[in-house]
This record gives sequence, structure tokens and C-alpha cells, in this order.
Amino acid sequence: MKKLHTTTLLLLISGSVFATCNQDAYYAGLPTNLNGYAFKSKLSSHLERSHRSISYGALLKAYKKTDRDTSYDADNSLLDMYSENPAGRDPYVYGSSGRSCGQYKNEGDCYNREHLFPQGLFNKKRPMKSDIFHVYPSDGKVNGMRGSYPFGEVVEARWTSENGSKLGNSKSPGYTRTVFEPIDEFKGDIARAMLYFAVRYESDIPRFKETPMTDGSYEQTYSTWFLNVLLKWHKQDPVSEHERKRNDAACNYQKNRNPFIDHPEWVMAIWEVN
Ligand SMILES: [Ca+2]
Ligand SMILES: [Ca+2]
Repeated sequence: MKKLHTTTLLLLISGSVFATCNQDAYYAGLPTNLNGYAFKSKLSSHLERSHRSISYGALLKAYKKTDRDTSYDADNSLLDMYSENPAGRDPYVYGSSGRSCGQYKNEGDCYNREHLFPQGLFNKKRPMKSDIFHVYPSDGKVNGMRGSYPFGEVVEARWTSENGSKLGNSKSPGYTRTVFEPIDEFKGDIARAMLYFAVRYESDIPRFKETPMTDGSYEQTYSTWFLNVLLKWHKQDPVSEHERKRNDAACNYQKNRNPFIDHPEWVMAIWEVN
């Protein structure tokens, strides 16, 4: 009796807490015989059960470990996808004493927390508001210009940030209004973060405010034009060293992972078999 009790307790601990951030062990309980939206739902439950929500303030602290540039200039400054110049000198950097906003007027004034999936769409509620896998440090001015516009590819930029991120009308068939286009180096990073969000919150997103990014379904989640942009970006900009390091470091805080960084092939296994 006592022995059984101990075994049950151990199973409960290992089954519900996901104490490990080890990549293989983290996914060990997932079914291997599913794909498409059936697999997406299983993955969603797995990401939710292991997720330990951190506070909004804790994000700024976490960024000191998760979002340092140790891969591009490797100067240990804050890695901001909206200002990083992967091919040369950054237009400005946020070092260890870099300022979080605050007021800003120009690029380089201060950084803040950018919700890749805009927080207005879920009324700034947690756990979405502080989910590190879609909330990134970014320059305040560029973040403000992006606003709540969907990501996409622009026909012609009517505003360009210092690292070349663009705002303009979308060239996607099916959507021609304003979109924000990050630089090529970070297109896959952003696509995988948005796809994580679609899976983690698949049962919540249809109840969020309407946006051209979503289609109202629990299954596909994103509108076809938007999903096509993300799938294209995911393929053209494969997982980088920086993303792998960030995924590992972020798990230490939040206890779950972005599965599309660990298993890029799952993107196609979910969205391209349906
Ligand atoms: Ca840099
Ligand atoms: Ca990239």
C-alpha cells in the first residue's frame, strides 16, 4: 500500500509539473501518431499544463538572460529585432543600463515590451500579457509604429525604421491594408512566435477581439492570407542559434517551450496536412 502510494505520487509529480526544460524530455508525453489539428490540440494542452505564468515585471528581469546579443555582434546588449542590424553596426544599442520606457520620441530613446500578438486584442490579460514567447523587448518608437498592425509584406514602405523594418500596404492576396514587415533575419523568429501563440491559446483566440490576423476558428486559428505569410517566413528564415538559446533560457522562467524552434517540421505537420 505504501509502495503504491509512493509510485502514484511520483507519477503525479512527473506528469503534472514538467520539471524539466530538457528538450527531449519536455515532449516525451506527446502522441506520435497524430498530425494536423488533432496534434495541434494535444500540443496546446501540453504547452498550457507546463506553462508557469510569470509577472509582467519579471519579463524585464528575464530579458537580461533571454534577450542578450550573444550571436550577432555578441556585445551582450539587448537583442531587439526592431533595431538589430545583423550585417553591421547596430543603429543604437541598449546596454546593461539601457532604459526601459517611459516616454520616447525617437528611435534609441528607450525600449519596452512588444506584444507580437497585440495585447489590446485580449484586453491585456495574463497569461498572454506576460508570455515571454511572444513578448519581446523592442525599441519604444518602432513598437509604437507597429501598433496593432498585422505582420506582412509591404508593397512600398511609407515608413522605415533605422534597421529597415517597414510599414506599408500589404501585398498579400486577400489583404491590402497596413502591415508591418520586419527585416529578413527576424521573419522566421516572428513567424514561429506567432505560431506558438496560435497553439498555446487555441481555445482562447476565437473569443478575443476581431483582427484580420485570425479566422475565428479553433483549428486553423489564423486567416489564410496571414497564415501563408507566416509559413513562408518560417521556411525562408530557419531556426537560428539565437532562437535556440532564447528558447532554453525562457523555459527556465516559464517552464514551457516554443515547440516550433525545437521541431520546425511540426509547423508543416499541423498546417499543411489539412
Ligand atoms: Ca546587436
Ligand atoms: Ca532568424
